Amino acid sequence: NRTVTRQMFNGYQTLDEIYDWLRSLESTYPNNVKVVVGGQTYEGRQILGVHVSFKEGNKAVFLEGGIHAREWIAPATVTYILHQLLTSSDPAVRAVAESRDWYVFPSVNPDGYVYSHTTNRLWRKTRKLYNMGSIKCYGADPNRNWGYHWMEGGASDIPCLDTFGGDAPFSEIETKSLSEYINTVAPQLDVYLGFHSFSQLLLVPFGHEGLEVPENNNELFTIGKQAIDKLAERHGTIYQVGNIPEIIYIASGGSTDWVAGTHRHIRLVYTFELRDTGRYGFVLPSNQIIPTGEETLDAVVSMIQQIDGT
Ligand code: ING
Ligand code: ZN
Repeated sequence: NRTVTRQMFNGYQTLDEIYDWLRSLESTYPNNVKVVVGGQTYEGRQILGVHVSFKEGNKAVFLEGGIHAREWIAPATVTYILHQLLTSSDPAVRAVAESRDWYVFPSVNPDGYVYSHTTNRLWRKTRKLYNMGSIKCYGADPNRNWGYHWMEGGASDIPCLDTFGGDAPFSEIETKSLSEYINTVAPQLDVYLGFHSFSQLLLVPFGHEGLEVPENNNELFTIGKQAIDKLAERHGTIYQVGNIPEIIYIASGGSTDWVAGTHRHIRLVYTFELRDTGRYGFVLPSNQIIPTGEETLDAVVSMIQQIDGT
């Protein structure tokens, strides 16, 4: 088991490797894992995930990775967590794993992820063509394109920029189709976690102008602080918790803002900004995949233990 883990997480996986592994889980765990299609992409790919279920009637956790192509530690961490949910024999991990259903999407911007492997390591956006006569630019920022307070700060209307919010909310088929998929599972969800890098932050909604906070903002801070304390215990990695405008910058149209704003019953909605604080930035060495996965799993386990009082 340790050997398998090392092979899988010694280096960053390509999209094909991630997708092949997701499909293999269905045959390895036929009673507990189903491959699910969370959406479609501009270049014709599927947004592939898995639904993990150990018993009927469970609430569910949604894990969203890789909405930004270059943040490779996000898909790696989400796949690491998924692997542990299925294989760990740690009693705390097992209890949490089996107390929830899990909707796990390691790479929700697959066109961008592939492009960051083949052509431009620092690509962030989708790959849709925005053709403005003589000027052609590619992609909208899929974390500025969701339909909650869209274009209310920290997003650009210039298609050539990295924070281009699209020409309408959900102009990108990736965010449109994934949001529709989320709507179908939302009644079951009590936790939604987005994974980005980098900065070592735990972000609490909302990011738009005007400093809206969730109704349970205080609870999100309390639970978040305890979760990052647990995270730090593993390898000493220091995180901070805060509302998006206060701790990072104003940014509207993010996925977690839309989830928190339109599905208000979901008790915990956070965005992780994973390692590091800028030494390597987006190009985090692959020998940090396992430690990042370990500490992030500790935080996720802590969050669920806290809402369950276990
Ligand atoms: N950071 C996020 C970004 O999209 C964020 C921060 C999260 C903003 C959630 C709004 C909502 O800019 C990175 N590194 O992408
Ligand atoms: Zn990001």
